[in-house]
Amino acid sequence: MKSFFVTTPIYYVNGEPHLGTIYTTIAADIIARYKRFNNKKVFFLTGTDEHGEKVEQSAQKKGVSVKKYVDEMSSAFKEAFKKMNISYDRFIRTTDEDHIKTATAFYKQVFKKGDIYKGEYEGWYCVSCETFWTEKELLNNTCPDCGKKVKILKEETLFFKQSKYQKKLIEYINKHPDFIQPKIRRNEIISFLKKPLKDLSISRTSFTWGIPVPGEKKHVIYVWFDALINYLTASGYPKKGYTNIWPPDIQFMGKEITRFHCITWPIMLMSAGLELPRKVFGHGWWTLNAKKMSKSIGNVICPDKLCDKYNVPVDCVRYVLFKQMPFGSDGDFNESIFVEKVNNELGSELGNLVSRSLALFQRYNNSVVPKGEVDKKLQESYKKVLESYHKFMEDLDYYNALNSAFDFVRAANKYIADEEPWKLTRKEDNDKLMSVLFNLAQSLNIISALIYPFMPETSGKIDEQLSVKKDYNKGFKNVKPGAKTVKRDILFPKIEKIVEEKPAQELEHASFEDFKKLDIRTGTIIEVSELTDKLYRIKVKADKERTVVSGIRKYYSKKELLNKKVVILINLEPKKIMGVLSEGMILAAEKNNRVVLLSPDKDIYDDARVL
Ligand code: ME8
Repeated sequence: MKSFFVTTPIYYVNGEPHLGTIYTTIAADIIARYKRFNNKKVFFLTGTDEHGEKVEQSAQKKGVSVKKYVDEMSSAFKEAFKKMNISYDRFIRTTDEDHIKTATAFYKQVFKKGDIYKGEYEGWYCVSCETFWTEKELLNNTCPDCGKKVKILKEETLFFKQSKYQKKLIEYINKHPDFIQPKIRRNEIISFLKKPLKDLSISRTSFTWGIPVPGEKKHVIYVWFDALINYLTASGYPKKGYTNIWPPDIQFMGKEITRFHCITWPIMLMSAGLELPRKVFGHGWWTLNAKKMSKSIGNVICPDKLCDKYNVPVDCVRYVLFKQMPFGSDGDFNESIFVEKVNNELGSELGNLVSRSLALFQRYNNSVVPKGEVDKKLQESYKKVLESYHKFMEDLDYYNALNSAFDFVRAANKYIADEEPWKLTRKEDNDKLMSVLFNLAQSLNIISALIYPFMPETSGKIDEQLSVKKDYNKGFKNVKPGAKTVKRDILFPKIEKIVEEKPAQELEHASFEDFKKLDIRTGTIIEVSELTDKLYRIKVKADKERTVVSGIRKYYSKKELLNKKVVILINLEPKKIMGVLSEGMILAAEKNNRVVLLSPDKDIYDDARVL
């Protein structure tokens, strides 16, 4: 049987993953989990795009070899996806052996078809987007997508005959109204295809970090041609059996790369005689103060940091990203909306329902789910919710699917408020009281299944407290009377207040006198031990042996720290942290969730003063 095949773009490794990249990956994770939960075989693909001029330049800027750079950066993506509970089946890298083979084979196939010819490209190029532009397309002489400077390219190249397939592609799009979604993206592509298509330059000769073009020594394959093929590589193509996966059922991406996915990509497949993807979905952008969040601009929010800052589980990010605006549209990320949604929707509605119910089981029936009568009204609401939920999920309308799930959360909360179980304490009310508990147990189990694709961790916590495997198909029958429940910590602790950090550029000037107040010295780390998940207790030899509590556990192993030369602020007011008196601060630099310790760059005695 063919798997349900869902893909994300493969991300450039020129910067750390952020809310934007994680957004698409969670979108794919949601549908993958939903399908699996409904007994579909799923193949979920994500990964990193590692060739091309931009990545080569980024490595050079860092002064490391390109291979080392891409290895490190792709690990950062893997790590971030793990933290966000992304359930991918394959994480592909364009430097993977099998991808290089497939890309080479694919190129040869298209070449054999007569769709590649040699020529010279002369025109504009945006390295940041790895995109060729015509003079007319530029906006004030800059890239119309990212606003960065473009450069003139003039080099020998191989062209791919896109133009030959224009008519066939238009016919295909007209015949398949669901191929490009949402509608606005479909209209953009149709309107773009009204003008004659230009052939696409698919090789570069002015640098070497790419897949060599077979039979053309100086040429490497253009990074986009190379990258799009990753979807085929993952299916196993050209090996037999690749149709167990191929074609993709849904390809997710941001709206800026729909042209590549709705024009170049299908034409590449037509040329190679392969089946086209069934659906391409181009969603909108997360912006920050109306500017697209992007690695190359640097205005990014790291989901992991956001959770750390407010001390909330990652499910909060997974939820809010799909609950702030309909999936498809643009949205400006705003931390106060995040806090409000976590507090009011996750905390007050869902979290509260779970903790109230568990408290009721505990208080009135020794934590055991009793027998009871199904409440007809609640059951009606469940049936309605389930029907609309499935419809929204199939339409990728995540926003309304979540709304449906929460309609049922609200119905269950209302049920408690209406029934007032705390008043059912007379003996003759006992059956009624037990029925309330019974209905709540069934409702929590259904809710756990409904929210699972969006909030897998929370769903797991609910199952654990009910000691049952979630299922929404069995209606009010899945939790068996007699099941023992276990009340755990509340799911979403209330976020008390927003702690706004002042951006660095807004700090006031410090005078030299101010600076002189700081006593900063060199030192050596002589002892390290774990204090909490995030903190180390570190002993530093500086003016004396000082104990310091430092939040760098996430970034350094104990081994890396031991004997390291560091820089330490010693006249900071001592403070007790987790029961340990911290006498100073080891200095570090931080940006985009990367933290490195400052260290003297030549050997120097301990206790040297920093000037
Ligand atoms: O384009 N809002 O990689 P990329 C929403 N390597 N989504 C965002 C976003 C934002 N602010 N920023 C990024 C590439 N994204 C190519 C793709 S595929 C064969 C090659 C998401 O690292 C969104 O999905 O620039 C966007 O399309 C993708 O990250 C771009 O990632």
